Amino acid sequence: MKDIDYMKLALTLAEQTRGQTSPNPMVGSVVVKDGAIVGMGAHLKAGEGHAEVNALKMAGEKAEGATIYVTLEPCSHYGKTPPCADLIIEKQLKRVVVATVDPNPEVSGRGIKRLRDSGITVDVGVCEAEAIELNRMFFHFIQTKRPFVTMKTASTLDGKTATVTGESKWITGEEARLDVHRDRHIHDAILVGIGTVLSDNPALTTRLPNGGRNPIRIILDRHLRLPESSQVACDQAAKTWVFTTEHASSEKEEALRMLGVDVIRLRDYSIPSILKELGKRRVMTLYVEGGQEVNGSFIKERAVNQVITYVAPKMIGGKNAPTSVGGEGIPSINQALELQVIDVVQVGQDIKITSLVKEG
Ligand code: AOF
Ligand code: ZN
Repeated sequence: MKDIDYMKLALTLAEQTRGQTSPNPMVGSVVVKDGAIVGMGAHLKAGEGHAEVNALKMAGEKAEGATIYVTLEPCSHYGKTPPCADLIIEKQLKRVVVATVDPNPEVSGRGIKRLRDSGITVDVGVCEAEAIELNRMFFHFIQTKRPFVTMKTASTLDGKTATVTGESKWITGEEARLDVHRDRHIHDAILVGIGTVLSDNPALTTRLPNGGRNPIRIILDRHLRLPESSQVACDQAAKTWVFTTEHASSEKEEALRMLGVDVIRLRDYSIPSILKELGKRRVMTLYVEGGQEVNGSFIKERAVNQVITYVAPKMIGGKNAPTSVGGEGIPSINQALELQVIDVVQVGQDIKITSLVKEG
């Protein structure tokens, strides 16, 4: 096997941990000695051992003189765990193959430098594009201190999210709805507007055949209208954070707090300051499940990194039937939010389009 094959194996190990390492990246590692794999590992959870630590534990004595493949530069800092670069030096590996540099300002090249300074051969850039793509969300978070925002919409082929009478249930099929739950599972937080809570009373939990992780439920609620009887306020299934303004009622705040809801008052109630606060609270990935108004505000602020669109092969028409994005709208095509489609798949009868928002 060649370098590229071992690195692909390390990337596969990392990929399997999607959704469970936040706010840390997904990282995989393989240790090879005399053409045999002697250790493999992935970083499973923030606060626990890094990929190299797990792979080297498996390799034991065989690590000496071996080559280690890592999908991200070995760290050089004391975070929740000690530096991996030091462990690699201590275990006397001969060569380190790295897919890409760690953009974390605490690392960013220092891990590689430390290894090279101690006489270890370090090769950087094997499967680099795949490694960057794998951790796109972590890279965004560590560089901007804001969550990576994915906006999800579901509409008919003629672009409608509900009928003229407001019926919006079951636009997409069962498979697409299951797919949404898979995406909820891998996100730290899910966000909706108070309008969605008042009209649908959603649980916003992850319901997959084998369980699943519930994202933090975030409600944008300027006037603190969230009913104490709503599922997100009282079912205790997951954390609920409500963003509101300084003017909201203190009694209502107290009542919601008694139910375990976290009420966050912002002096500057805006999408950018909400994202800043979420970044501070270590939310790395945010899944925006809309409401027309909320989607409109995110588009207006250009605060979206990725869009996932489900399109159902149905037509309902109606001049006044809603579409996914409300608000004032962008007046001119040359100011449109430009997207690049990166994936198109059919999910049951529906089509899932994943697009990245072009930078700049
Ligand atoms: C690695 N291997 O498997 C991971 C790395 O708080 P800590 O100690 O877990 O450090 C977290 C930072 O370490 C994280 O932000 C990222 O820069 C790096 N993650 N590094 O060498 C790994 N998960
Ligand atoms: Zn490390």
